Amino acid sequence: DVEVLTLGEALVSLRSSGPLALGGPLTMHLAGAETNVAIGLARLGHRAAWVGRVSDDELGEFVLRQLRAEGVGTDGVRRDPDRPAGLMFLERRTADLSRVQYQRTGSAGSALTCDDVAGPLAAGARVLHLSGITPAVSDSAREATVFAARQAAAAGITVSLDVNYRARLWSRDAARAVLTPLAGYASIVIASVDELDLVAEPGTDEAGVVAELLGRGVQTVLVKLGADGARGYTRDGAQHLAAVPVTAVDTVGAGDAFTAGYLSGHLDGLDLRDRLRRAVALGAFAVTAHGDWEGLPRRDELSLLTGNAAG
Ligand code: CKP
Ligand code: MG
Repeated sequence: DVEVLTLGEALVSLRSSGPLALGGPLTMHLAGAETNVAIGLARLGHRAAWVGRVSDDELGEFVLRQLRAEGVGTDGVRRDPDRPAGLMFLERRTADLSRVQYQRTGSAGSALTCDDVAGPLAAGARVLHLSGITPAVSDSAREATVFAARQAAAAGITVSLDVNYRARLWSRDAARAVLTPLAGYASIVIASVDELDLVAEPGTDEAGVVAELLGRGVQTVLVKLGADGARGYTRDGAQHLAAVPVTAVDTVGAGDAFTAGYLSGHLDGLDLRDRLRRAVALGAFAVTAHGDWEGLPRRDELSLLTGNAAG
């Protein structure tokens, strides 16, 4: 049986090592916030499954093979015969600046429906992980996300939500109008500092957002601070954990790694401090390696960067 079920759009990411406008070789990778989380969990030995639509061509085949190779459950995945794979281009514009561009409008992944997710949800899971990217990609994907959150909450499945705001997909106001109600189904809400007011009234400060979410029934609020680590809040109080000091080479995927680490700690029954410890450890693995998920640790590698068995 599945421990963590997640749903969303998997992308084919094409990376260039220099400015995209100059052309040159591109390398092909799997990307997508929710598949990143599922892979992070599977590497640590958890049973993780991903639901989504993939194109019925070689690119869809690539996505499925990557997920299977990483041990992520794909039984609920549907092949869409009519729509292409969503693409993401990632260019290294300067030594420290990467830029992302999508071609995902009308993609197979964005055609996700409530019907696609109903079966896998009914089969059950301990945790349903959602991100704020999926409701931004189409009306039907938004409906599927809200449906999944509602069904899971009603069935007693722990719902986790990573705000994951993408300015290229929707405005802050549009995001807030969807994500604030969505957070009401969640037990775990994860956001970076600048995303906090997308799950509350605009302009609310961190303490205000946290109080509002905890008052609405959210159990744990996680605020990601990048190189400054993270804060975790529950009704019992707050904890701050510093980041692992490392040299960052590629920050894309760091948030998803953090989420995978946190959820792993949750599944293992760790306390908040140790869950945060594992979350920042996975974040460190993600930023010190190229690729959105390629550098994530297996369980026996958790202590590589920290010397600490929790991560
Ligand atoms: O917030 P993160 O940097 O962890 O998310 C990265 C992922 O899904 C990346 O894999 C990309 O495909 C995306 O976020 C996206 O749609 O932007
Ligand atoms: Mg993120």
